[in-house]
Formats: sequence, C-alpha cells, structure tokens
Amino acid sequence: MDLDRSARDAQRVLADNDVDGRYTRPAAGLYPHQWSWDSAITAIGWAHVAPGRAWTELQTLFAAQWRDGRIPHIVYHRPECGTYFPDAGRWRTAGLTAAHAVATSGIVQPPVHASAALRVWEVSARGDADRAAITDLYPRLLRWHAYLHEHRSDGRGGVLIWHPWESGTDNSPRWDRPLAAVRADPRPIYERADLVHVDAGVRPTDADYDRYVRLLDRLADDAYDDATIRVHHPFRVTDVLTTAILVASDRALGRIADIVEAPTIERDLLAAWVARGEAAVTTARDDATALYVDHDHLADAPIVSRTFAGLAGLVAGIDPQLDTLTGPDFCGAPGLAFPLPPSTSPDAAGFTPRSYWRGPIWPVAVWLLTQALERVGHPDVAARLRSTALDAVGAAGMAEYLDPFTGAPLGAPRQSWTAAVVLDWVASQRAQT
Ligand code: 9WN
Repeated sequence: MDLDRSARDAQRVLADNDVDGRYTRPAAGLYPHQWSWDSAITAIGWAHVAPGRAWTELQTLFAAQWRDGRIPHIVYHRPECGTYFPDAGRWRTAGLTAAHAVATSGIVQPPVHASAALRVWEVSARGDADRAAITDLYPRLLRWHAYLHEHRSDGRGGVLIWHPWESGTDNSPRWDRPLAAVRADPRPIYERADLVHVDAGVRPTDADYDRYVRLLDRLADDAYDDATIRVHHPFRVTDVLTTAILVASDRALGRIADIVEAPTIERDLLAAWVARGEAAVTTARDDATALYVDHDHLADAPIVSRTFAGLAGLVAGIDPQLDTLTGPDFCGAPGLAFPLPPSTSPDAAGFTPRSYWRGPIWPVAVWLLTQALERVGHPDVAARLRSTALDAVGAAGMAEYLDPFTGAPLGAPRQSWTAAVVLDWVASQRAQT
C-alpha cells in the first residue's frame, strides 16, 4: 500500500469538496450542503492537513446549533446550491423559536463531535490557537450532549431517535420493522434528487423514501418539539449505536473538560453520563447473537438484526467483541473481497451487497471500529483492520461505500469522510512504524 499516494488522493478530495474554506460538502452532486457527523469526521482529515481548517469546520457547524442545544443534521449555508431533496424549505424550521437564523434540518445525527474535537486536538500542535478553539467549542459540545441526555433519553440511558436518518445508517435492516409500521398512504408528494447522481440499486427504495418523507413531515408538524414527539410519533426507537457513540463522546468530552479546566461539577456530570450510557449499552446485549440491539418503543420489543451496529459494545468501549468482529457475520464472512466488516452480515435477513447500509462496507464505519479497538486496548487488531481498509479504499478510490464481495466502489465516488478516515489511518500507520 502506497501511503503517500493515499494521503495525496485524500487531500485532493477534501480540497475539491471544500466550500469557501468554511465547511466541506460530503460529496459533489449527491450531498451539496454541510452534514453534521460528516463534518465532524472530516475535521479530523483536515487536522492532518491544516489544523486551523479543522477547527473552522467544527466552528461553522456549531454556529448552526439550535438554542435547545441540538446540532441539526444538515446546514443549508447556500440553500440554492445543487439539487438535494429534502431542500431547506421542506423542514419548515425557518421562524421556529428554537432554530438558528441559518437554514437547517430539524433532526440530528450520531454525536461523534466531541470524539472528533479531541482527535483534532491530539493531532494539532496544541498551541495557543488550538487551545482557544477547543476552549470555545467545549461549552457548545456540552450543550449538545445535554440536549441528547435531556430531550432524547429513553429513561434508561439510551438515546431515542425519531427518524432513520438520525441513525446515520438510513436504510439499515434494523429499521425495517419499525419503518414498515409507518403509514405512507396516501404517498407524500416529493421528488427524489439522489437518483440523478447515482444508480437506484445502490440507494434506499421509493417505499423507504415515502416513509422518510412522511416522518419528516410529521416532525415538522410537531415543530420538532421532543416532548410532543415522544408521545405520538410513529417512529420511536432507542438506537444502540448512537447510544454507544454518545458514551465514547461523553468520555472524550471528559478529557476535553480536563484540557480546558472546566468546573468539577461539569466533569462529574460527564462521568455520570458515561456510567449511565455504559449501563444502557450493557443491558442492550442480546445473548443469542452476542450483539447489542436497538429497541422499538411502539412494538415494545428489541430489534434483533445482524448489522455492524451490533458492535455497539466495542464502540462504547465496554466489550471488545473480537470474536464477533472477526467471525462469520463480519470480517470472516465467506466470499469477502477484503476481511472488513460489511454494514449488514451477508447471512442476515435484509442483506443486499450493493444497497447502501444493507451490506456494503462503509470506510467510515470501519474507522469507528478501528478507533474503538485502539481505545479498548487492541491496537494490533486495529492496525490489521486499518491496513486492510487502506488497501480496499486505495483500490476503489475515495468512494462512499464498497461492494463487500468485489470491492467495487459504490455511491459517491469522492466522499469527504472517506478521505478523512484515510488521512487518519495513514497517520496512525506512519506513527506505528
Ligand atoms: C440523509 C451525507 C449523509 C450521511 C448519512 C448517509 C447519507 C443522507 C442521504 O448521507 O444520508 O441524511 O441523503 O442519504 O446515510 O450517514 O451523513 O454523507
């Protein structure tokens, strides 16, 4: 594997997707605005190139923070740019008392931001400008986490989501059952824009989209008021992966609190959040599959589905899950082009190799796992996964996701967070040798 070449290609993708030196669109064409968790991870890529630009990425995103603390999943800095559905107007957030002046969506995405900010800090020179940037971000990160703990708690430490887009793993089979229960009749009126850019076979179906749009419209009807939504919304799920990501980020925010010398009361609060989240993930373990599972509150039933989200114990840092990771559902699945975890186990119901989160390998998902493996004390396994992922992504370009059996690139061909994780992996590989 040619690390220099990978780093050069990745830098070029970030530069090409850069908008005004302020934020990075996830991909030209398909995703023309600023996305929440993409930006956080992309900031890590920038940190390896220009730390100042990394802080700007996070600052631009957090400037769109709502007054209730939420970080919206899309920020439409230039609503007129590109074709994307849903457009800014569909969300009906303009004029909402909770919303910021810039046009945004009203839902959220997984809270990787504090973990990303800590990584940017570690990569940076930790000079005065870096310290000023992380000090400025800290209270905003704290308010973001407080929003999740206060408004999205399922009462047991788990994080509730109101839309599959909030999970970041939109059409994962884990949402099939709760989504099927959402009525989409009569069909909402809308026009998809994604299929102008990529093949329909690699994207969610129209039936999925009808339900995504129905849920969006319902949330807008409720003006994104979580107290109302939690009572009657037709999609109410505890997302175990988001819960695990929040545990890791609460822990990272604890480290940031030390760096910025935050008051003890805030550090105690963060420690309490970590403990609560760990307990929630622990109780979400399904003994039969050794995976961690979501909970559908409308059906009042666990969602047992073999997807990479089941590795939430590893992501939360409470259970390395090495046998599961390397076993036949994931890296050890027969016929894989590379021993990397597919987004859905090839042996699971709902698996399709080319369709979005239903089978393809997502470099960003692999990165979540390599990060977690380092944290739980398995740097050797992390290094192996990283090196394999660099080979796979190197062969496929900086694609959004890959066919697990052929390694062929799928989705957007030059995706920002793929480039960012490549830069992070390259740096870790270099540090190791
Ligand atoms: C909806 C931008 C985003 C990612 C998500 C991914 C996909 C959007 C879409 O693209 O979702 O938010 O239009 O399909 O599922 O994780 O943040 O890259």
